[in-house]
Amino acid sequence: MFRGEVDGSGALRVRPRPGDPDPSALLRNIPSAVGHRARVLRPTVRRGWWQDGPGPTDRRGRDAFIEVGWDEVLDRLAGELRRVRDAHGPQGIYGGSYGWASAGRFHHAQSQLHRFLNTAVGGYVGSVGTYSGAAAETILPHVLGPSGPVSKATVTWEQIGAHTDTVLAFGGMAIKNSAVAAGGVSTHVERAAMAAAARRGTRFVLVGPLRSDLPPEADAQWAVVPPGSDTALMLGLLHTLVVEGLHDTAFLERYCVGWEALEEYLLGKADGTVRDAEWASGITGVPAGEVVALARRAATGRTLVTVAQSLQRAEFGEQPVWAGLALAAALGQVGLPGGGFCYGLGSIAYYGRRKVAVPVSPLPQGRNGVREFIPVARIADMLLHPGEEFDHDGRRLRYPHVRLAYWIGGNPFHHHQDLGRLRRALGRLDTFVVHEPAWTATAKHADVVLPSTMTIERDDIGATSLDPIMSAMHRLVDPPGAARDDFAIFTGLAERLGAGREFTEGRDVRAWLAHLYERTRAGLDRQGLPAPSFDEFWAAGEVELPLRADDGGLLAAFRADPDRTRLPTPSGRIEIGSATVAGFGYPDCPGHPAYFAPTDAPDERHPLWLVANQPATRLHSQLDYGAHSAAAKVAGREVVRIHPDDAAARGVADGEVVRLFNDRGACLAGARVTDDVMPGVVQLPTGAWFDPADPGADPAAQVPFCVHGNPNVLTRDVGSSALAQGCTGQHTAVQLERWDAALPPVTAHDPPAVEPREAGR
Ligand SMILES: Nc1nc2c(c(=O)[nH]1)N[C@H]1C(S)=C(S)[C@@H](COP(=O)(O)OP(=O)(O)OC[C@H]3O[C@@H](n4cnc5c(=O)[nH]c(N)nc54)[C@H](O)[C@@H]3O)O[C@H]1N2
Ligand SMILES: Nc1nc2c(c(=O)[nH]1)N[C@H]1C(S)=C(S)[C@@H](COP(=O)(O)OP(=O)(O)OC[C@H]3O[C@@H](n4cnc5c(=O)[nH]c(N)nc54)[C@H](O)[C@@H]3O)O[C@H]1N2
Ligand SMILES: [Mo]
Repeated sequence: MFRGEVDGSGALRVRPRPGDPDPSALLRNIPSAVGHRARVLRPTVRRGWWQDGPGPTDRRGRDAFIEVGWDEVLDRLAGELRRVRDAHGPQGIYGGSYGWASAGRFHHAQSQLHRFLNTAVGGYVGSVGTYSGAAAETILPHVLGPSGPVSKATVTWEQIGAHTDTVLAFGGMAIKNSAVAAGGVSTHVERAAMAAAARRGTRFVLVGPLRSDLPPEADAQWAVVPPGSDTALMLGLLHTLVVEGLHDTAFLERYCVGWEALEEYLLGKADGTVRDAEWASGITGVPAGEVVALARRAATGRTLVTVAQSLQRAEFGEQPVWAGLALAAALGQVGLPGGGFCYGLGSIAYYGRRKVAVPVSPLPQGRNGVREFIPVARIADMLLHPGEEFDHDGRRLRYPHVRLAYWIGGNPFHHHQDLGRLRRALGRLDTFVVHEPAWTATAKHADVVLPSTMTIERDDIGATSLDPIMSAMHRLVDPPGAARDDFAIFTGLAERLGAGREFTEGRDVRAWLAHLYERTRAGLDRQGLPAPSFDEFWAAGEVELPLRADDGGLLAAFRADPDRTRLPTPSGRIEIGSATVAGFGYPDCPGHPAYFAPTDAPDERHPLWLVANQPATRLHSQLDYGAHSAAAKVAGREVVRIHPDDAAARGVADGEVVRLFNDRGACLAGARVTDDVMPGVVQLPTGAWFDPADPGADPAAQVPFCVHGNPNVLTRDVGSSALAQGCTGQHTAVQLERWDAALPPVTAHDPPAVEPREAGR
C-alpha cells in the first residue's frame, strides 16, 4: 500500500503508507510505469490473424503487428468468440488465465474475465490450483485441511514472539517475499517480529541453500542443504526422535492416524533402508551429529516447523509439506501457541497474521457452464495433447481441445516452465487474446493485444482478509494512449454478444465499488463499529477493519477436544498416513511422506543446481522495466548468484556476463559471486522478460536463448506428481560458463515493430 501524487513537473511521486515500519523497495518501480515505452498504447493485432483469419500457426511471436481501432477489434473479437462457441461450445475457450494481475478487488483481472466468459459466452475451461502452491494445496486437504483456511493460518507472529523456542524454517522466510500480498500490505511486520523473537531467545534455524532466506535480524543458525533434499532431513530428524524416544506417542495416538506406516518406513522395515541421521546426512550434507542435535533441540521447548512454498514448487513437492507436518505432529505441538506446523509462513505477507472479522467482497464471477478443467501448470500439455488422459488427485481426466485462449492479468512467459515448449504449444491455438498494460513476451505472442490500464490509472478498492486496512485506491494518473480498463473492454464485448446487462448489472465502476464496499460496511455496522458510508470511506482513503482474536482457531479447538472439533480430513485427525492417498496408487506420491531423489538433478553435463526463485526487485515480471528492477541488473541482465568456488572453477569474476544452459534452453545473466549461496547451487530469480536472441526463428526449430536472464527457458515442464500435477519451476540442473562473445542487446522492454496497415504481404 502506498500514497501517490503527481508533482508540478507531472511526475508521479510514490510514498510508503505512513506508519509502515519496513516499507517495500518494490514501490520504486511504480513511477516508471508512467509514459514508459513498454506500455501498450493501442489495440494491436497480428497481421496474419487479422488478414488470414484464426488457425494454428508457427507465426506467433514473430509475425508483424498492425494497429487497429477499438470498435473494429471488438467487433472482430466478438465474432471470433461466437464462432468458437458455436462450433465447439464454451469448452473450446481456455479462460484459466493464471496470474497475479493488480492489487485492486474490482479490477481484478481474472475475476473480470471469468465474469465476462460466464455471463456472455457460457463459460470456459478453467484451471485448479496455483503456480504458487499446487502441490501443497492438493496434499494438505487430505492430511490436515485446506491450505488457505487451515494449514497456513496456524500461528501468528505475536505467538512466535511470546512462545516459540525454536523455529525450524525449511526454505527460510526471506524478507523479500513478505514485501507483497495480493490486495495490499499496510504494515510490513516480519523483520521486526523476527528481531523481537530472536532477542527474547527464539532460535531460528534456516534450512536451505541460501543464507539470505532469513534476515540478519533473525540471527539464524544455517543448516546448509541442497534443493530437493529437505524431506530426507525431516525423515532423519523423525528417525532420531523415534529411536531416542523423544516423539510424543500420546499426541500421535489421540490426534493422528497412520503413524505406523511412517514409522515402519523410517525404520526400513519393508525395504531395509533405515532413514536415520546418517542416511539423511548422506543426502543433505548436514553432519549426522548435527541432525541428532537438531532433533534433540526440536524436542525441547516450543518448536515451530515452517515449510516455505518454494519446497513444494518442485518434483515430489507434496513430500516436504507432508513430512514437515509429520515432524511437527511427532513433536506433539500442533495446536499450541507458536508451535506445530505452518506452511508458507514468510513466503508472502498474508501469513502469521490475524484474520479480518468482517467480510471483504470479491467481484462475483457468475456460474461457469463448463466442467472441464486442468491443473493450472498443465497448460502446454493440454494444448499439445488434446483428448489425452492424465492423473489428478485420484481421478483420471482428459485434456479438452481448446481453440481460443484468453489471457488477462498473467504472464505465461513469466510463470510457465520450458518456454520453448510453451511457444510450440501456443502455436496450436486458433486465436490467442491478451489484455496487457505492457509489451510482455506473452503480448508479443498474441494474435489480439488489447491495451489495459493498471491500478494507478483507475479507481479501485484494495483489501484482503488478512490485512486490517481496506484502502481506497484513487486514480493517480490518466491511462496512456487508448488504454481501457478490462471492465470497459469486456463491457464492449458483452454488449456485442447481447449480454451487456448481464455483465454490468447496470453498474458503472463507481457503482460497483460502492456495491462491493457495502458488505464490509454492513459487517462493521453489525459489530457496532464505526461504519463510514462509501463516500466517507472514499474521501478518507482507508478504513480500519477489526481482527479476529488470536486464539489459535481450528487447531487449538481440535487440540482441546478432537472428538468435538474434527479436522476437515477423512478421519477428522491429522493424517500422517492417508488411506485415501494410498488408494490412488501413485508411485510418486504414496500413502505416507517419503523421500524420492529428484530426477531433474545435476549430472556431469549439467553439474549445478539452479534455484529459480522469486525476485527481490519486483513482483514476478511486473514492472521489470521499473527503476528498482533495472538498477539491480548487471549489464542489463538479471543477476545469477554463484559460490566463489564454482565461479573460480569456471573463470568467472563478479560482474561478468555468463551463459546458463541445459538441453531445454540457455540464457545470459550477470554473475554475482557470493558465499551467500552454497557450493553447487546457482540462483537466478524469475521475472526478467523473455528476450529471445533470434525472435524471427521458427519456435519449433529452436532451443530458446534468452539474452536477458529468464530462467524458465531452462526449467522442466512436468508436474510435481500424479497427485497435484503442480508447477516444478523452482529447481533444475544447468551448466554455466563465462560469455566472452559480443553482448547481444536486450530488447525485452521495447514494443514490437508495428507495420503500416496498408502494406500487404
Ligand atoms: N521457474 C519458476 N517459475 C515460476 C515460479 C518459480 O518459483 N520458479 N513461481 C511461480 C509463481 S509462485 C507465480 S505466482 C507465477 C507468477 O506469474 P504471473 O502472475 O503470471 O506473473 P506476473 O508478472 O505477476 O504477471 C501479471 C501480468 O498481469 C499484468 N497486469 C497487471 N495488472 C493488470 C490488469 O489490471 N489487467 C491486465 N489485463 N493485466 C494486468 C502485468 O502487466 C503482468 O504482465 O510465476 C510462477 N513461475
Ligand atoms: N519480492 C517478491 N516477493 C514475492 C514474490 C515476488 O515475485 N517478489 N512472489 C510472491 C509469490 S506469488 C509467492 S507464491 C511467494 C513464494 O514464496 P516462496 O516460494 O517461498 O519463495 P521463493 O523466493 O521462490 O523461495 C524461497 C527460498 O526457498 C529456497 N529454496 C528453494 N528450493 C529449496 C529447497 O528445495 N529446499 C530448501 N530448504 N530451500 C529451498 C530458495 O533459496 C529461496 O530463496 O513469494 C511471494 N513474494
Ligand atoms: Mo505465487
